[in-house]
Amino acid sequence: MPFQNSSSRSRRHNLIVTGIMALLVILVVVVVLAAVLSPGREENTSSDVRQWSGNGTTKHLREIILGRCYNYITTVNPELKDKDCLNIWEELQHAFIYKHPCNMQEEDYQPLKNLASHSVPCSKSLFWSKTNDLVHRYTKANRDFFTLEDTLLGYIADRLTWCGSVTSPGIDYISCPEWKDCDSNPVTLFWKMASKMFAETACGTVQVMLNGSLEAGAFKNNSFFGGIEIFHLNPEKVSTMQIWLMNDVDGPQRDSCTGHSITTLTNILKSRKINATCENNYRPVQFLQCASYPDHSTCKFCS
Ligand code: ENP
Repeated sequence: MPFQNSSSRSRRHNLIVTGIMALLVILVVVVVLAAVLSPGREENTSSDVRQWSGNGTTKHLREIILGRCYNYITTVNPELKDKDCLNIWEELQHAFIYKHPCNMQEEDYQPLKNLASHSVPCSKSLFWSKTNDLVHRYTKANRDFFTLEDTLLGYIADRLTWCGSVTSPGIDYISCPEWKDCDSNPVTLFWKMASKMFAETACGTVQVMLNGSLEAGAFKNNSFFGGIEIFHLNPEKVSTMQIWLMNDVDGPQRDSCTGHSITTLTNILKSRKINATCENNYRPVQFLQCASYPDHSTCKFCS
């Protein structure tokens, strides 16, 4: 019968359409679940869009911080064996995760500072500016001195990047603000906090290694050293700052102990009741430079 035939055809048609729709719904659910649950998602996205000019959070940040922390308290400075590395990581993460990376406060790092800070023996603190490689080659060779990066806080964070994101997973692995993007970014605020702490705890005679080969002068008053550290030295604990003014072995000697920029530094120190001495090309450090230039005329010590 024609009527019955057309009704059963339309029922079959409806069944097929319903089946296809059910399949589509299942497919969509499977795709969404796979995207949510797939391993490695945490490090792939919060937003996949690059928002800032700097690199994103260092991959495996947690593992690197924990590894460095356990290495430090076990092999580098076993006197600190009772520091709680897991808690240190959690307080670091807690300071920035799920926060807008231009809207952090220095106080966010206070619990981390309380957990990780420690003293440096008097007269062993070594500050630096524009001498990053040389100063750390020196402290590796001469374990007597400590830069900030040789303390626990500086050691765990050196050369790493991190920042938060207000959306899941709370960490931006794609990009982070540099200090040109905004001042209150997690990494700049961390180093401000750590630099203050390092300066405040210094005592006795302190040293600074500066770069005398720079066109702009060895002392820069808006650097961490020139803008933060010298103003957080406690004159009741720090009597003298020894300035080591190093020139690149094959570079120009642009600045000297009597030059304008070192005079500015010594005047600031004097006004804070801290004595200053200055030495051009401090010999123990120059020996280290000469390891890379053994035939250079500057390096022929026994001519
Ligand atoms: P620099 O000028 O050699 O800079 C060291 C690092 O800090 C560079 O990566 C530099 O970034 C960054 N930096 C310098 N000034 C600022 C800044 N002002 N800011 C954010 N980042 C900045 O030596 P410093 O600055 O004197 O720092 C070394 C001292 O601080 C040491 O004594 C150590 O204790 C402590 P860039 O882009 O200039 O290469 C405002 C926000 O770490």
